[in-house]
Amino acid sequence: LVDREALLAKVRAQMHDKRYRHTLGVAESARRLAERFGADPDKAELAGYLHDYCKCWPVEKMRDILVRHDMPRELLEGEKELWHAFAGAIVIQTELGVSDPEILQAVRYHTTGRPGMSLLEKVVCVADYIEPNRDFPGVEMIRALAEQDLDEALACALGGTIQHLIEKRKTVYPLTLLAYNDLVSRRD
Ligand code: DGI
Ligand code: FE
Ligand code: FE
Ligand code: FE
Repeated sequence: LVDREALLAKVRAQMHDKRYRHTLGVAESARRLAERFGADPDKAELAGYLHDYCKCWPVEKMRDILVRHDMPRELLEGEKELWHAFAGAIVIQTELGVSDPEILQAVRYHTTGRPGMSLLEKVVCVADYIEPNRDFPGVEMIRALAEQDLDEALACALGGTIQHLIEKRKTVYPLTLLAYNDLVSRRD
């Protein structure tokens, strides 16, 4: 990790305390999952530091970035909660100079997932759910699954999110559903 302190200072400046604590937790959990399942631990940690880079930015700022980069209407007309992941991947590339496509993909898809996720994408997505500061119904189950089976943990996590969205009468982004179906249909 080149110039970790400078990077963390940049990240720190984008968000409030609680979000920064979450960010450090995701980096730590992502490194542990990477070690367990054979992804690159340094890339996992770095993607963890960067995954919510834009989370606390004003929505207009994120919208501008997404429009300038021709993101699909589906995304722009949908839930704003999803914007920080797609905007984040663009911003860390253009403003921080992150060029590793694996890390950019892991940030881009950390919220929705997608079908055919890479190992690093899965690691970051699961780390986002299970980092030590997280507390929601079902988190212990996902933590336990993540000791053994990354795909099962991710299927359970995405399934829980979809269930939660349905209960709240919110839209489910197509990629989220496709990611879930992909994991479940590959189960042995
Ligand atoms: O950024 P975090 O809070 O750490 O976590 P996240 O990026 O996984 O999720 C951010 C929010 O996005 C969370 O409240 C759940 C929501 N979300 C995830 N998938 C979908 C979704 N919201 C909608 N409407 N549709 C989705 O498919
Ligand atoms: Fe996020
Ligand atoms: Fe915030
Ligand atoms: Fe997060």
